[in-house]
Amino acid sequence: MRFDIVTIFPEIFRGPFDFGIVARAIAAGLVEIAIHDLRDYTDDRHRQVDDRPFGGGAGMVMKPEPLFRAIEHLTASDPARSLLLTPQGRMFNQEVAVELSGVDRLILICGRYEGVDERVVENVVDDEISIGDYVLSGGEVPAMVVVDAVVRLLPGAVGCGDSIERESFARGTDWQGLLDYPQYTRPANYRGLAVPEVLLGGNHAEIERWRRHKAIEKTLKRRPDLFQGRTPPEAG
Ligand code: 9D3
Repeated sequence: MRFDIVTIFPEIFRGPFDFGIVARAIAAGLVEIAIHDLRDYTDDRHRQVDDRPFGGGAGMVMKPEPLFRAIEHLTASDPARSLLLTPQGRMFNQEVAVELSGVDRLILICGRYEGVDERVVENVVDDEISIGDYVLSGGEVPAMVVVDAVVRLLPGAVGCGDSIERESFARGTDWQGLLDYPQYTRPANYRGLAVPEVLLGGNHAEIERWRRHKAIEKTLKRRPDLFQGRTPPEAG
C-alpha cells in the first residue's frame, strides 16, 4: 500500500514512521510513504499557499491552486483515493481504518489555517476525515494517526498472528471488541503490590473467565457505548 502525504510542514514527518510496526512494514516493502511539500506546487515567488477568506472573517484559507496541482500531479499516472484531514470530516474509527486498509493508494491532504477552499473539497477530494472532537493545529497529526491505524491492519504488518483480532474495538465474538482486560508481568509482587492470584495458577479456563469479567466490568464503567448493538454478555 502506498501513502502520499501533502503538507506545508513536511519536516513534521521526519520520525513518526521510523519506529515500530510502521517502520517494519516499510522495510518489508509492504508500505511506501512519500511526503510532499505543498509549496512545491505553487508558482509564485512567495510560494503562497493561503489567502484571506472571501466574505471576511478571521484567519486564512488554503488556496485552491496548489492543492489542485498537487492532487492532479500525484494522480496523473496512477489512481488514488484522496482524503482530506479536516474537523468537518466523518469520524475516524477502527471501521474506517479497516475500510481504508483495503485501498491500494491513499493521498492524505493535511489542512492548516482555518480550512481549505471548498472547491478543493468538492472537486478533487474523495473523502474527509476527522480524528475526533477536539481542536488541533492542522491535519498532520491526524494523518499520522490514520497511517498508523491503517498500516497495522495490512496482512503481515503485525508479527504475532492472533494479536490483531484480540485488540480492543476489533469486534470479534462475545467480549472481544470491548476494552482490554488488565495485564501484568513479572515480578509477581512489586513493592507489596501483588498480581491477581488467578493469573499465577495456570488454570486457563479460569483465567479466560476472569479476563472476560474484567473487560466487561471496565467497559461498563468507562465505555458503555461499546455495548451498543451487541448482545448483552452472559454472567460469569
Ligand atoms: C472546528 C474548528 N474551527 C472553527 C472555527 C477552526 C479550526 C480548528 C482547527 C479549523 C482547523 C483546525 C485544524 N484542524 C485540522 O485540520 C484537523 C483536525 C482537528 O482539529 N481535530 C480532529 N481531527 C482533525 S483532522 C484535521
